[in-house]
Amino acid sequence: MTPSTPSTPTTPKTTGALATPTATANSAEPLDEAAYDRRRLRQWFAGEARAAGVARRDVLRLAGVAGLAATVPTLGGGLPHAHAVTPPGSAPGIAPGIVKPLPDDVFTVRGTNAETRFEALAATGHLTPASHFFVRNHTTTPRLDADTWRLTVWGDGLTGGAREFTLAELKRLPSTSRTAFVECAGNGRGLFTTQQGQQVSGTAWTLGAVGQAHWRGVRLADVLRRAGLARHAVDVMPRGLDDDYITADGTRLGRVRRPLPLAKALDDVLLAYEMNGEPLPPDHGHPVRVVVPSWIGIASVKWVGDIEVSATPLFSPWNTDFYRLFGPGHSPRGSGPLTRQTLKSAFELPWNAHFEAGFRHRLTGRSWSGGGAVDRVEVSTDHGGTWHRVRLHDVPRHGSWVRWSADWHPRAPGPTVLLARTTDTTGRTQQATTAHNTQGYLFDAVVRHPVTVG
Ligand SMILES: Nc1nc2c(c(=O)[nH]1)N[C@H]1C(S)=C(S)[C@@H](COP(=O)(O)O)O[C@H]1N2
Ligand SMILES: [Mo]
Repeated sequence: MTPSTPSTPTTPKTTGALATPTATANSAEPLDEAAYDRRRLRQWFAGEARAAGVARRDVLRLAGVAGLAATVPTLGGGLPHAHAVTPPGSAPGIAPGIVKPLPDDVFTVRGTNAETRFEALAATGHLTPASHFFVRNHTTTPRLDADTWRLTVWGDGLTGGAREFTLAELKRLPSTSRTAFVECAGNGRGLFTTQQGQQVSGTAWTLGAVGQAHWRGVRLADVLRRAGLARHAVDVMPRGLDDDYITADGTRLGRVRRPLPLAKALDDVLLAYEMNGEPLPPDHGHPVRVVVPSWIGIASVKWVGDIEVSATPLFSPWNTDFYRLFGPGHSPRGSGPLTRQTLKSAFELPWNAHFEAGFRHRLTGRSWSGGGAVDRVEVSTDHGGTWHRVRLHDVPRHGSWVRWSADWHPRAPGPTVLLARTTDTTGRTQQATTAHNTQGYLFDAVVRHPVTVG
């Protein structure tokens, strides 16, 4: 069958200037996003790529990204692009469109989203219960019936026609499970402003747009193979069943969807139907969501309804306008599409927590990285003068956070800051600042957590 709302295939007109590739790409490195991107764009302009719902604006953006702008004078200049903007005026504790309760002591509501308070995680274990898991909704949580839900896998990257799967069929396939965090690319965005004095667009999260769960489901690879994956497939694009996303300036971008290179799709990606041993709750993708370990949250499409499998590269606003780095400190052409998450540490404390002077206190927190397992965590209580390794309470694993604790015996009363930093197994360490990008993605600097001793 054909999916009810397929993207309209359009083939961009090819001109001599645009068809001339200026970049070379190594097709043997599908996970090198810059090379991937250049190759995709070349294919596009050669008429080989399908513009899956991509606006002209996005084509312009891509032209800039691949370094083709200079060859096409009409493409120069500042290109407008949409921003995810937090709708103003939501009442505390009420996020329009989120189904689960959002108690004030657990969540901070930010527009259509709910951020977990890190201090509330102190009461949780290695896994984040659904009751405490942050929610990032572009629109509203749809209420889907698991019995009538279908997953349609379709596209010219299949050997045959489209293939439908019921939930019961997915559950009959070999199941697999893993613990993984899901973290929004914008987690920590507010710190660009409060700590670095910089303007960024988007939801001003502090550090709580992250949660970790044990996900059970089927490997996306198994489903793709059963659907008849063709040898020439290059991209897959899962799409959610939630409403079309409309930007603040009124542009209708369609349903949330983001292409995934086939190499990642066949690696460790899950189609999850359980979270922490229970059916997925409505807000987290019921009945089935994609889980892309270590990658930015947008890759983990919730309420997945169809997956396009394409023989030609795919684009959506979520890998062109959004989820790239733009602005000072970055190439004027923007970065390639963001993939892995960066690394962070957070104390399980409220902002401006109060500590009694002259007593020993137990500080707890968590650290994680999309690049590798956590190697070590250090804490400084003297503004970075000295750093002390802390005790880890979990075995560090790739794609997973670790809890840690340290004792602190403050003597001098007054305001101060607590610092924590992690180093992952790739050798990366959190630094004092993060290079600015206009949409405030991938904040990973050491956070100066304000507290008072009194
Ligand atoms: N269909 C759909 N999938 C989606 C989103 C969405 O709005 N719609 N938000 C994405 C983003 S930006 C993030 S960070 C994660 C958040 O997952 P959670 O709400 O389960 O915490 O879901 C991703 N998947
Ligand atoms: Mo996100």
